[in-house]
Amino acid sequence: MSTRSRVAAIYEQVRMRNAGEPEFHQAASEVFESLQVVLERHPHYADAGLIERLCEPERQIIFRVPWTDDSGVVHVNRGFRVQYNSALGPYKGGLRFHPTVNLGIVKFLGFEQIFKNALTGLPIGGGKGGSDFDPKGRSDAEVMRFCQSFMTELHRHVGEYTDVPAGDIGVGGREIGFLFGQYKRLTNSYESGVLTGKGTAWGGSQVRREATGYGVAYFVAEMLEVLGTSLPGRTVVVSGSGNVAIYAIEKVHQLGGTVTACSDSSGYVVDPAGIDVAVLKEIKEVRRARISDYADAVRGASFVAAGSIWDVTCEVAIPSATQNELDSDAAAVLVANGVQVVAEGASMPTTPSAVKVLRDAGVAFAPGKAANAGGVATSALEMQQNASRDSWSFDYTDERLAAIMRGIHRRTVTTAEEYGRPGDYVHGANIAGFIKVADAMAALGVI
Ligand code: NDP
Ligand code: 2IT
Repeated sequence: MSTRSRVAAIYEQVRMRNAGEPEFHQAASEVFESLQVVLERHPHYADAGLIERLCEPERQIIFRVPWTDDSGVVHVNRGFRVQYNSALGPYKGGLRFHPTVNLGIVKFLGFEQIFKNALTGLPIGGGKGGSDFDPKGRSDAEVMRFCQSFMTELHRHVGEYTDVPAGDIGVGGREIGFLFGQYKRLTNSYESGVLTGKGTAWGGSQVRREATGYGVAYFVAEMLEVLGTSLPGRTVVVSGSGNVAIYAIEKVHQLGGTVTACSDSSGYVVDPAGIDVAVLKEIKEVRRARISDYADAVRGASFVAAGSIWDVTCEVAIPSATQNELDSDAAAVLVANGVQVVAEGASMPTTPSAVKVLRDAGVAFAPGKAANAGGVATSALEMQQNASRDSWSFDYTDERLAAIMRGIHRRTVTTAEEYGRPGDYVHGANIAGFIKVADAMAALGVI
């Protein structure tokens, strides 16, 4: 059987046995496209069912999460934790609380996480979890009761050496606090290393909150350098206005670029003078309000309820909201408006056909597993600090983050060149991540 048909046969088997999970198929197929060239050079990676094992999570946990709202009504949500691959270290990856969460979504995220975590060069395996719970409009007390119920089941499956969750969409410092409090209570032990994204007063790391967004901005700066240019004077659009988006905007501004638009699920705001990050934080982090409030608060800014944020002209686009938010029509508009760099702050925000449009137009495109790895990398730094009962300064941690992002960029670029696809960050990231995990899996035997 040729390498091409061997790869195609394994992918078909993966697709069939995971029926009805389109996001997982999408994430897997992107990696499989890169495997072809690896297997042609190193056929041994297909031995011992390695690829089939890589596609099958080591463990998938699904559980009931009952909780009572403020008016006494009982709700039942579904909790998930997919422990995907522990060849490089304990399972590591976020928890997502959003009504769209299902097993296929958690599996796509967990699968991506394996390669992302490998690319950081740090000792972390891949996993992901979450729930179809919708925190929007819920009181702090309701969110607390939900988190306590969620952890009441999850606690038996996680631990410093086993599985270390963190945040993702809908899970930030508030939720990590409630989850950690319940874990501590149930286990009667102050096991800081069981969760990352903790508050800095109780075992958290400096820069973890900022890390994903800062990391994307550092990565974009590296990409622009390859193109012979830099951030000062560049116009940037960042979708979303959550954890990743806010700190991507903050760091782009610190590095001299101007972010003129950001969004949430209700629409987008345009501020030609550059998004005022202090105002954005007050609306999103303090009041948990809607993005339209920004246009009410800032003179010269406007809110657009219908339409696409990608209509806003920019040289750099950083999609940082959710999966498949940037489609081929949006990519064509970005290209027509002169975009030079697209870097994914979110997980898989760019559809495969949009990636093709960007690639064909010669736009530098960085997949999330490389560009947004700064968050999980800083989580691994938090684990290091917890293990040594230490806490590092903001500047030192930020320097470590910047160095890690430069390393991921270099590894991605050189691997793409080595495998005959210079400038292709998707192949570079997939191949570099795959080889690291595959070598470890091969060494550990058939398990
Ligand atoms: P947050 O919950 O802080 O923010 C999410 C943002 O995206 C909000 O502005 C939200 O708008 C918007 N959004 C979410 N879902 C949708 C949707 N279905 N349609 C339109 N807009 C949506 O999440 P994060 O910033 O943490 O995560 C954003 C992305 O970044 C995710 O893809 C996540 O996997 C990825 N990521 C996160 C990391 C982290 O450390 N947090 C690390 C690496 C990647 P609204 O409030 O209206 O829903
Ligand atoms: O997608 C991601 O990398 C995250 N949500 C962060 C995971 C983590 O463990 O910090």
